[in-house]
Amino acid sequence: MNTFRNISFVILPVAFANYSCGQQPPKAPNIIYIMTDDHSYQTISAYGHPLSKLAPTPNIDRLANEGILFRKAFVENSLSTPSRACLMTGLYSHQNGQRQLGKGIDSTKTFFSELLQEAGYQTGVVGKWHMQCEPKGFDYYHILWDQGHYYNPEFKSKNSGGKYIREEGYASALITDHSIEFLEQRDKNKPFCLLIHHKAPHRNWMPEPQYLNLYEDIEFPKPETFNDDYSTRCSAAHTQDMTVSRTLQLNYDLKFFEPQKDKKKNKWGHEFNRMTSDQKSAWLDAYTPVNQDFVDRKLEGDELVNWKFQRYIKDYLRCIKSIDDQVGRVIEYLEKEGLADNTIIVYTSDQGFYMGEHGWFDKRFMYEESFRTPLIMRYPKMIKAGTETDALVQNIDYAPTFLSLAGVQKPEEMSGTSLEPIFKGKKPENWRKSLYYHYYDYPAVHNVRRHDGVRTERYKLIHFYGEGKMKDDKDVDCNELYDLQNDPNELNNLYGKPEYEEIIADLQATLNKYREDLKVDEY
Ligand code: SGN
Ligand code: CA
Repeated sequence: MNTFRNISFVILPVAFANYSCGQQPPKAPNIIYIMTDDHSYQTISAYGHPLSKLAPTPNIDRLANEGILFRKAFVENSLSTPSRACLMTGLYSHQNGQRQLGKGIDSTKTFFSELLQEAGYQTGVVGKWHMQCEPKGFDYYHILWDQGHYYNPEFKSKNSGGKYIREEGYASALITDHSIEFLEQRDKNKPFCLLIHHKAPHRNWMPEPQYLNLYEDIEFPKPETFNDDYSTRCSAAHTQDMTVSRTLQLNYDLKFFEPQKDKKKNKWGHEFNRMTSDQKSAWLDAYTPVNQDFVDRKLEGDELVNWKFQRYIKDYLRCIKSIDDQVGRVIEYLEKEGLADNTIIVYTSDQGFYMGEHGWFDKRFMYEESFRTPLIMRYPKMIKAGTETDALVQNIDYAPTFLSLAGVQKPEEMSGTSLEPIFKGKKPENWRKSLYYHYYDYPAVHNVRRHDGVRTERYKLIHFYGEGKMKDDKDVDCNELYDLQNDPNELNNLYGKPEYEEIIADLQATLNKYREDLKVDEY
């Protein structure tokens, strides 16, 4: 194996110093992987969406301006724990065992962190771990309990005796504090790989005290598809439970709270009662007048739905503002320590998110907004500033990429492919022409039916399947086809139209091949 271990630690700094343009880049760069939870590409200004123009993200944009922006990055199963398992193993969900939110990773699978550790890296993970196994292959960890809390969250670390201990402060800032702590304490003779896994901007979108009023006077635009009536779709879009208008809870999600009534046991009360008295006062000062105005206006119909949308988007974007600040802190630290040039910084999210598209929040569906994720990388030694790519990439590719950067051979069984050949912005001739997706978390919250599918540069074929197991759900076996070039909003299901017969047959053959090659056991 061509590992970092083969190179003497003593001569490494000299090797780096001698590297100049035109030569092979040095192996063993440091790796900082920042993954937020539910961050949509629509809310990163580098991607240019109208929402983000009103709430810019200068620090994340800086990574894109100085590195590469992936325009077609996707997940394999749009949900937290499956996505984290893909990251760690480079395997599809049915291969690594983590198909559903609460159903289990096969922890005998190799995690890339173990391989990096073996190759001489110092490894750390901070923030949301969320998988049903202990962190594996890490010298340092400081992880949140389950989904974690925004305010005064509990963390477990190597020296906390297996206990989760509450810390005062806001999750995004605390996660960065501990990330910097790892960087400070590390063995400076070794390269490092640090995973910074934020809790924000996960539901229920609780902003940091200084941003509680941010964007209050802005009216954010609703997406074109907000009133999608699903008329051309299978039943899955009709039976989901993730709409801004009906699913969002006034109290827990939209912070229409009444401290006297919100007992510890209700969901919002539980979050509010975790706060210190200063934090509570900041919340009361910020939200009481706006909530009173809401009561006075007695909104109904579309106006009420718009109020919900505005409150949802504003709280979400306020959480993003803190994330952007924290990304800035990490960049600043690396620069101050002289580490910025030999560190690859990756910014992504565990999946995308609906910002009202199709009337929704949450994720899970194979439609673009949740299937697609932001992905940005900065590594001046290999990536020219301002590079963009539209190559189809997926979260199973991260582990192989990190291994390849570290000069470690990718294990045979890993399904993903290193993204290194894309760093120059040009797609290699033999780059993949399609992606496989599979969502399994049903029956479950938000009631999204199981489906798998394939996406090419231009088309998307989705197959919804399975027994109906919630409320009045019926059994499903139904297909959808979208032409992403003519219908980027995926409103017009073309499946079954005679003029698409050949295209459907081609896509079906591609999908069948994935199922067969990957030994998919249900669809
Ligand atoms: C929680 C959320 C859901 C969300 C899942 C999965 N409800 O159950 O809205 O879909 O997490 O999210 S909440 O009331 O607890 O906020 S994931 O990002 O972890 O996959
Ligand atoms: Ca998530």
